[in-house]
Parts: sequence; structure tokens; C-alpha cells
Amino acid sequence: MPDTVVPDPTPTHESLTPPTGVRDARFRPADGASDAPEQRLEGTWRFRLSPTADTGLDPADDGAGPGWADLEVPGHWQLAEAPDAWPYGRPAYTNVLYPIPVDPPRVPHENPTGEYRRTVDVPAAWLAGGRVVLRFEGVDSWFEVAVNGRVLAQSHGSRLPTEVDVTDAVHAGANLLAVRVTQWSAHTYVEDQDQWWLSGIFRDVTLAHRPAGGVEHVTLRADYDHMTGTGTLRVDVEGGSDARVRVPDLGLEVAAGATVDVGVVEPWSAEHPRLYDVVVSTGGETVTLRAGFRTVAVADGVLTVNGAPVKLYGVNRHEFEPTRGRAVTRATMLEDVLLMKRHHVNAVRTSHAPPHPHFLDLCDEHGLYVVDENDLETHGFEVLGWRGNPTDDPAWEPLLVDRVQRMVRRDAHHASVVMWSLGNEAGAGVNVGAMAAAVRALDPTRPVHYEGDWSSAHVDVYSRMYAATEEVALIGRGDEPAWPDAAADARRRTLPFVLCEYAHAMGNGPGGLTEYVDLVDAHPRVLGAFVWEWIDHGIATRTADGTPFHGYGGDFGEELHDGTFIADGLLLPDRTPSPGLLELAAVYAPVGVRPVPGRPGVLLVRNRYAFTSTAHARLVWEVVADGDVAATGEVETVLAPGGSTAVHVDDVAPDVLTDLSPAATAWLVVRAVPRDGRDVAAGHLGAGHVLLRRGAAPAATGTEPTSRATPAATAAGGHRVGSVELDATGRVVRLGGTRVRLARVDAWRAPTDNDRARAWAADVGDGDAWERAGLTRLHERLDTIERDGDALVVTGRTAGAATDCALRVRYEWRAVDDRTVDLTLRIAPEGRWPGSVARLGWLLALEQPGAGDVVVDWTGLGPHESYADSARAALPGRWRHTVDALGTRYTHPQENGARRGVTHARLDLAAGPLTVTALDVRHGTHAAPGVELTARPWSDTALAAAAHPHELAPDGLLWLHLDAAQHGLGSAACGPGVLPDAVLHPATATLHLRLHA
Ligand code: IPT
Repeated sequence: MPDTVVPDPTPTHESLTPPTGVRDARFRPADGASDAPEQRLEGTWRFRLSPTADTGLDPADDGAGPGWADLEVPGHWQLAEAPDAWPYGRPAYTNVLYPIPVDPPRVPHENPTGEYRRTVDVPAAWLAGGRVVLRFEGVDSWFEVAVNGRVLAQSHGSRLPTEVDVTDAVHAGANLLAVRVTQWSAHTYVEDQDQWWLSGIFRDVTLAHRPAGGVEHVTLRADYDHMTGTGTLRVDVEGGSDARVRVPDLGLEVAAGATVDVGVVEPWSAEHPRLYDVVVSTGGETVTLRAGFRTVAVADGVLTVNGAPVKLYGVNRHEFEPTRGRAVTRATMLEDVLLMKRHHVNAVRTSHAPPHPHFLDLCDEHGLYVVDENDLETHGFEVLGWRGNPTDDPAWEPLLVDRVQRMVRRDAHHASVVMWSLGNEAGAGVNVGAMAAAVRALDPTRPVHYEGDWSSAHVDVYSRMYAATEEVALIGRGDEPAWPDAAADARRRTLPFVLCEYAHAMGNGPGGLTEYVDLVDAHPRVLGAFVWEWIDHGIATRTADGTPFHGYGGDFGEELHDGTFIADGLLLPDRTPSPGLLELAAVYAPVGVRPVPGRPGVLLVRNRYAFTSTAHARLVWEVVADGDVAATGEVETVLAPGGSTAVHVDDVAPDVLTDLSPAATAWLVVRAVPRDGRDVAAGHLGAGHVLLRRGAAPAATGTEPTSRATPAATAAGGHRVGSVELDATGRVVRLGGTRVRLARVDAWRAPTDNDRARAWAADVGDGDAWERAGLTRLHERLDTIERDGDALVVTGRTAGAATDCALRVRYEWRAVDDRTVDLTLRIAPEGRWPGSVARLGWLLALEQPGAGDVVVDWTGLGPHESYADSARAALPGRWRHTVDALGTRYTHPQENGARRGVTHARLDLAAGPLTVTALDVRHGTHAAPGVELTARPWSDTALAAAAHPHELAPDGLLWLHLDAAQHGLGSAACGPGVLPDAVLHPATATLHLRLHA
């Protein structure tokens, strides 16, 4: 009978009990910043995995016997031997859904549980006075700590610190430390973030001596008054009495506990991360903190730092390494920070949990604004209509409040943290207010963020994710639809707005970044936006035959998983920047360079820094004509923050166009080149280009050869026209010395992850529309072939089975000389189309063993790939890559590698070079500066069928797309699709090309 059951006084992994046997959460000084001794307990521990939480193992068992093995700490047990073997279960990926039945606080009996053992040496001196404390920075998910066989504490909060006072359980010399960690616990229900389920002691463990009268906790407040240029400092110390505070750089020494005016200081900002050592001493301990003087405020719906409105050009960062999961090394943390800085990211949301604290030390030092997010997500309740959601259940309040308190206590001394976030995707409920109040009680100096409750009743910023640009524009203007509760609505209208997630960077994309960031720049209320997300969480693994690859959901035998949705970052799993990150760098660039609609020949240069002039940058302009610099110079202007200047070609190079051949395609380019040689993406702090003039075709320029070769019959009954050989039906069989396996019009691409999805507001996804229009199964029927003067004209129809959507095609071949042919290809859609098309252009499959090594030289936009809605990173010039290097090996293979605006390309084929010159390219009413060129050693069909890059093998052909246009990328995998001006509609297209081979 229930009332005869005697409750076990010891909390278990299924108890809703805040951590027991633990000390108050404490700030965490930077590595080496305290003179109190400590030992980092990283390295080899003994380990044993049990199938249930009831392991039957004695905490006094030292793990030396059979059944135990070595394991590296910190780490996740599932990745113990990754990528070679999986001795302790495998990683599992779900985005929203719980991988266990939803029955809080109960979890399955099948509950992999790790028993950890190691001995620690406690110096005798540590026991002469003070305390001995064991600190865990992160253990996933519930754990129990025992020393010398005595159970001392139970804790949870996987990404939060736990300190256990072990003084009374240790003796001088060797002591046995035992930690029991369960994979599943009551706390799993509040840790449902979109990431791998990975367990164990995955962050640092330290054993520290806490001297008597030591610095137990520091509350540091370093404010900056931008009106006077002076700072104030207040340091409160828990622990030792008579604490003193020294700031050597300011010649300051004062008692703790008082607010002192420190006089003139250099403020901290992400642009100038000036830190001052603050030395805090008590009788027992000296700790050096690094303080940044800065004041964060929200006034009139605008967030300011040091009085200046600041914009957050952000990314969401989960901690991840392909072989280590969330057990990221300090080297990786630094790499992430430097990669962000290099790509002009100025803000990071620590999605969706407090990061390893060292990451925040790096953000302080290198300058990033941080939204520090609590370890809370209950997304799996959404599919249950939020029934039973812990966020709205008072029984969970102490646990959720404990979490935010531990975050704030640990991190509040960091200058970089400018906002607290209560968690992610945890719905609305009574505990939101309780958490917000707990945060403010500990730290009233920073705004509080939470997206899951759109009333914004308890927070200081209105936050949303993936809202479309139209809605963001409404919010920016303060014209958003009203929230039902009038008071909450009125209050929300006073708040700054932030997109805590936008631009889902899954696979090839995101497209449309510029439109969002323009809204951030245009509206004071729009505070910033954070791309989802920083890195693909592809786990290093191998095929049965040993081929390495990065796995995603489903690659580890999960019974429930979310597939490729874990591969949605700006970095590939090995931290190679994706084209999306290069585009982001161009869009976030601190010196914005943009064409001005309606003003030809003009580039507007804008200083987007909040605190910094452009004195550290040279503004270099160039006129690039057919890939070469025809004229160059510098604009001698220093722009103040927010300042702008227009660079007009008529001012900087008035005669340049008249001096150039009319056949030349010319662009104006402006770049902001750092004078200090700092390491920034593409070598500049911002760049932009505008087309000055499209080169005129040879006929118009009088450079056309006077005598043309005429079509001739071939021995095989076909036709030869200049460099091209056609069969009797008009099908291309040879270009110069290269055999052509396939040549036809194409309108499909291997769908991107965005193409495969349906945008939130769309009736049909792009990939589905293409499937319905038959584009996945196009064949070309040639109908007529006839001479027309000196031209050979072939007509036909390109279509797929089961639909009447088709492309009428007309090829007009005209010889220029024996090795040169002009092709005018006209494509005209007919039928009723269900939506967009992927591309409109000509597809060639050229017989070419070793196609990946073929060198492609091109004149056009580059060197990186570009798409209609992702073309800020590419600049006009002359570029060269191998076919292999043109491509991007996305974790999940898909369309990639297009180069736009190509006026001229040369492919070094085995039989000799093939050159393509774009004489005229049109789509609908739009005249393009050149073709869109894509080359790869496999077909789009193979690309679309591959689940991982290693499954793609060259097929002996060089697949070459020469397109009039290609569809944009959008962000439909999570959010809006391709914006209207980048949608490729079925419309007539013309390609006038000159082929020399
Ligand atoms: C949003 C989540 O906050 C984030 O963790 C991630 O899952 C992202 O989506 C998609 O990759 S939730 C959004 C789908 C409502």
C-alpha cells in the first residue's frame, strides 16, 4: 500500500530534489587566476558501464578488478574510442522528441550508468586548515559523489557547476573518488536540447584547497559612464574578511564592498575588449579577475553598451567536436572565438546552455557579446500540447531557479555577458517569472531574455526565432500585431527586438541573410540576430570498410532520430568554414559596401561599428574589367561610427570606361583593407561590387571574324559546326577532341536541405514542386534540324514523364572558325508549373577520366560560390580552381559550388582546353552579366542520392552546367523560403555562348 512505503531519504536520479550535499555555486576564476592550490583531475579514470542505475557497485570498490577499464575524463562514454569503436553504446540524435517515454520524473529502468573511480592525492598541508573541495564543471545527466566509500552528494544540471566539500571524508595521501553517473534522470526532461544524447563527466573536474578566509565568491560590477569617460568599480567578496581590491593599471587599491569611482578608464566593448586586472586579496587567497568597464542598458526600446546603440551580429554556438562531442578542448574554444572574430561575428548565444567557463574568458579577452543561456529546454512537451511541461509546474520551480542561479553565480563577472537567457524552447509557465526574478536578484545589471513566452511579460527583450523578414519589418516599425493582453502588449512594444535564431544554416545556405541584416541596421528597435547555428554536429565514424565520415541522426542505429537536422551549421564538422560562413562574414562586415538602387556606378560605404572609426582601414577602389584591374586607387576618408560615404566611378575614375574595349564587362569594387594586417575573412573588413557595364557581343563591337566557316556533313551522317559535332538528329556528340555523353537543357538540381523542406508559409516545397514538374526525370526530344543561312538550327522539347510541363528548346549553331562555334540556346517553358524551377540552362556530360583534377579558370564572381540570395562574399575577378575544389562536401550531399556572373571560363580538358565565353545571357526580362557555372565529377542524380560525401564517386564524366539562372537558397529547412527576388520562375531564357575547343 502506498502509505506503508517508507520513502528513501536519499534522492535518486528520479527525484525532483535540488542538488544535495553541495556548496553554493561559486564564480569560476580563469585558469591559474587564484593562488590557492588545485589539481585538475583530467586523464585516465577507471570506468564501468552498467545497464541500470542500480549498478550494485560499492563506492568503496576502487575499480581495479575485472569488469573495469580505463576511460579519459573529461569525455562522453559513448565516444570513448570514437571513431574506431563504440564499447559503451552509441550517440543518439533527436531534435525535439524525448528518446524515452514522457513520464516525468520517471525514466526507463534501462538506464546506462557509468561508474567512475580514481584516486586523488590530498596533500597533508591542505588538511591543516581550510577546506578541500571537489568541483565538477559538467556531468551529464545526474550523478552521485562518494569519497573513500562515503556518499557525499547528488547533483545534476549537466552544463552547470557542482562543488562538494570533501574535507571530512578525505585524509592525507591517496583517497578514492567514486562518481556514479546516470544517462537518464528526472533532469533529462529539462535538458531536451537539439543535440546528441551524450553522457558522462564531460568537463573539467578539479580538487581544490579552499584556504581559511579564502575568496569564496566575488560579485564584480565595473560600470562605465560614457558621459564622463569614467568607471566605477564594486567588488563584493564572500568568504574572507578585510578583502582588498587592487587595479594595478589604475593605481587603485581599495577595500572590497564599496563602490569606488576609478576615474578615467578605457571602456570594454566587443570592438575594444580592454580588460583590467582586478586583484582581490583576503588573508587566505589572492584571485585575479579581468574586469571590463562597461554598462549595458535598455532604454526606449534600444539596447546600449556604454551609451551607444549596439547591434548583435550573432551566431548560436553549441559546444561540439566530432570525436569529443561536448567535451570540447580549450584549443577548440579558442579556435571558435577566433573564427567568429575573423568572420565579423560580434555576438554569440551560448545555445542552449552555459558553455565551458573558459569560453567566456576568451569572449572577454577577444571581444564577443554573449547571451549566456541557462541549461533548460523542454521542447518534447510541445508535441503533447505542453501537457505536464516542467516550466509550468510549481514542483519544478526550485530546480529551475537553482539552474539559473548557478549560471549567474558562475558567470556574472564576465564583461562579455551582456544578457541572460532563461533557456530555450521550454514553453510558457509560472516558472519563467520565478527564474527571471531569481536572475535579477543576483544581477540587476543585465537584461533578461527568453523566447519561449511571446508575451515577453517577464523579460527585457522581445525575442523570436525564424520570423520572416516581413514580420521583422513590422516589429521594427512597432506595427506588429497586438498581443491579446493589452498591458503585456503595451509593455512589449517598449522592448528591443531580437531574433535569437534565424537563417537556418543547414546544408547549402542560408540564403537571404542580407535582407535580415538590413532590418537590423535599419530599425533601432531590432537589436540583432543570431544565425542557427555555428557548427554541424557530425560525429566522426567509419564505414564497415574503414572509410571515415561524419555521421548524423540514424547513423548510429537509433530507434528514433531526426536525421540530417543536426548538420545545420556554418562550419562543417571539421571546422572548415562553409560558403554560408563566408557569406555571413560579407554580410556582417563592419565596413558595409553596397550598391545603391537607382544610382548606377555608385557604392555606398558605411561604418557599422558602434565605437570605432575606419581609421584602421584603407578604402581601396578598383575597376575590374574582364577580371583584370583596369584602374585602382584609395578613397581618403575616415568614417566615424555610423558614418557613410558614396564612391562614384565618375569621381574616382572618370575616363575608365571610355578607355576600355566595349567588349569588356566592367565592375566597380570597393574594399576596406585593414592597415594592421589583422586576420580577417577574405582579407578585408568589408567589400562590395556593382556592375558598371556588361560587355557588348563581338557583332556589336565589329570584332566578329569576316569569314565564317559553314556547317559541314560528317562521315557518320551528322554535322560539324566549328568546334562542335552533332549527330544526324542534332544531338551534340563531340566538342573539339572531347566526346560528349549527354547534352541537354536542364532545370533541376540535387535538392538542398532547404529545397527538400516546405517553408513555413509555403504550400509546396521547392523540391516537391520540381518533382511534380518532372524535373527529376528530364529527357530531351529533338524534333527538327535544318540549315538557316550559315546556321544549323535544332529544335526540341525537354520534359519529364507524367507531366505536361516542358521546356521548348531551340539551338542555333553558327561556326566562327574551325575550332570555334557560337550557340544561341533559347528555352521557353510551356504548361502549368506547380512552382519554381531549380535552374534554366545547358547541361553537358563530357567524357573525362580524372574530371575532379581538371583546372577551371574563370572570369566572373568568385573565388567562392554564390547563389541569387547568397552573393555578397563573391567578388568580380579572375579565378582558378580544380573541379574538386569548386565543390563543397556538405555533411549531407546536395547542390553546391555554383559560380555566377561568369563571362569567360577555360577548362583544361585532357584533349585540350575548352573555353566558354558568355556573349549574352537572359532570363525573362533580366540580362545577366554572365552564366552561372557549375562543374563536378558526378551527376546531380548521384549527388541527390548520396547520404554522405564518401558515397560519391567520380563517374568518368565532367558534368558541366552553364545556366542562365539558378534558384536561390532560402532557409526553408526551418523558417522562410527563398525571397521573391531570388525565386527562379519558369520563364524564357537565352544563352548566347561562344565555345572554343
Ligand atoms: C529551434 C531550436 O531552438 C533549435 O535548438 C534548433 O532545434 C532549431 O530550431 C532547428 O535546428 S526550434 C524551431 C524549430 C521552432
